[in-house]
Amino acid sequence: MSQDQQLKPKAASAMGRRTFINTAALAGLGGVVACTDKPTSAATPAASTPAIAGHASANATHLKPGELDTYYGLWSGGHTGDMRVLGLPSGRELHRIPCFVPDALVGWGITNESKKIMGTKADGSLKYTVADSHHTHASYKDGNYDGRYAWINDKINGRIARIRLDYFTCDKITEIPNIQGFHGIFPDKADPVDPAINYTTRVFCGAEFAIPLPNTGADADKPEKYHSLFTCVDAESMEVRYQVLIDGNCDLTATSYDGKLAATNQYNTEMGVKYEDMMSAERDACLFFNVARVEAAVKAGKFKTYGDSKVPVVDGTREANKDAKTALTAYVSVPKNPHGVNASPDAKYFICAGKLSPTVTVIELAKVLDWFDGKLEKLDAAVVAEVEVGLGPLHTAFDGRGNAYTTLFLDSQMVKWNVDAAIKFHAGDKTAKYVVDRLDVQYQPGHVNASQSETRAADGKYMAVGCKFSKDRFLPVGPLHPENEQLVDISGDKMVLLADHPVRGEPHDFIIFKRDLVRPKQVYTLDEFPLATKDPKDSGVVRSGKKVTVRMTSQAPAFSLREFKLKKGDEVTLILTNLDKVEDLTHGFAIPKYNVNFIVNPQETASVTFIADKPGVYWCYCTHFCHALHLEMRTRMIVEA
Ligand code: CUK
Ligand code: CUA
Ligand code: CA
Repeated sequence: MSQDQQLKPKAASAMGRRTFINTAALAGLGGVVACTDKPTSAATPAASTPAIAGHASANATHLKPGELDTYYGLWSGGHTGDMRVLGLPSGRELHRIPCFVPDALVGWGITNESKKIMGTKADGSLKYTVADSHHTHASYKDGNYDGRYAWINDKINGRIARIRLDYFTCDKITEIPNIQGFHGIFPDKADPVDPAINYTTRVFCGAEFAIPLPNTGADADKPEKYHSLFTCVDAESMEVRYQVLIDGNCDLTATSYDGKLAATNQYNTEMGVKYEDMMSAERDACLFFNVARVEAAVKAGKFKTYGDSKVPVVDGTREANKDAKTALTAYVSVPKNPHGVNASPDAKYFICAGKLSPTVTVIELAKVLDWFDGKLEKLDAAVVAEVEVGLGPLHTAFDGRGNAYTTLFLDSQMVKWNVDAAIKFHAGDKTAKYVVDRLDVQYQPGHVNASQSETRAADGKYMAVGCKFSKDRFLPVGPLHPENEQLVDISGDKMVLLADHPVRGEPHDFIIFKRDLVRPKQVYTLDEFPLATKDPKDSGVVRSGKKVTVRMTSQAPAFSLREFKLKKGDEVTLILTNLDKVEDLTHGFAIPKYNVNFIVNPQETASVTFIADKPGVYWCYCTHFCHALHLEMRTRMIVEA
């Protein structure tokens, strides 16, 4: 299917589509629906679709009431700057974790605690309120997810957020200095020198846009002063450990299972300022970092700093790294404007998708390390396959059985290909058939991921395809369509499309992992909050000049204070502790006309600060349904003139 065909309205399928909505909605979107572009196929009722031997149940996506999903999915929320939590295979959205952008449900960006994480200006207002999150990844141990943390990026303002996977909340956000267009992230999977550290301690971050360093406005017309940096953030402290100055740009990021290598694909090695310039060269690069050497250079003090930033920056440019035996970086040549770099679960290869080249490039990590050790003369020899797969390859997922699945943006297709066969073909065995299967998806897929894909425990069950358009897949809702995320069964030789899910734009990346890898807690402990009011008797109003502290507790169906009095002009900090201990017994706290609303989960404490500038009586009320007397759960805030 060509891009042109894809973009044409499909009038002929109107009937089929209607049937599809009716039957599929009833049948829970089970069966082989619409895996070709033919309306007849789309209309096939799931009940008449024979089960496919060896496949996960074709009805797997339709869970009976009360049945739980077997996988979690963590989805980047795109412009909403949150992380979305899905249950799979059902595709049900379970939760949204606000990070970069205020969120009205929990009071993210309203409470002092969340504002401190998000970052504020001198006047106490939020530093940023927009975001563009693309990538989400989780922490590793022994090559598998360990359920501690997940991370998500904000491309606009160069921020990385960490999610605690025990409470499914964001606990830290770091703004990376000296960069713009922060795109790829990937946690490391081990330490490069200490084998005892077989878990994530670093997160590598690629910056897409080159900017003058320092960016003071002085060198705007001097492209030679523009640079892009690769950044290492400490997984625990979330502080920036160091940066590497590079030639070209960074895009996406991958890390090796032994911790020795990190890499980023580069689409603008030309350092073009206009898009024509960015695609003028036939080849770009996949840039490798020798992590141990980079860190040794930082330790040895071989770094500079830029502007106000104290972060050490080591030199990873081509010119400074010609000698393999001391090089910090290695620029492996790959075809035109690659997109995406992914690590295979057998720990052997990084795969770059071609985007403007119809190829995928397989780079053998052992050979890159040989080059750094002076044992491989030509770095190009680390490329063990560069094979055609289709038009517009972007991202790649894996099944743990030696197969890779690459999105073909222009072909609107998933291609399943065998990595070993591709290597044989590239080596000259033209009988090696590396393309195993193709599946049309709807429409223009970007990201793809499979269950446990980029772990040693890749299980080859489900694959989610993030389609950039939904066209006619859902009821129209005005000019902006939802996007279409499709779930595909990859347990057999053939890919089988299982379901469509509408998603609010504009998400990008996601990961899918087994549900028992996380152990969520459902009740906080009071001790986690220094401000907690542990006994309702300690509630009350404490005044120190114009500064007033109001302490209160909540226990369904009452707040510990029936009323509290303030004076006009007071700077009020209201601290609310929820003393209820039962999971899901969450209370809300809203103050009319004061633009305050937030929640406190069981045993949680949160606070807000505001100026009592409007005299009057204000009924502060509980906004989260908690009790038969939920509507009665109120307190009076009296502001005296
Ligand atoms: S990029 Cu979005 S489809 Cu930001 Cu991961 Cu490739
Ligand atoms: Cu407390 Cu509703
Ligand atoms: Ca290019």
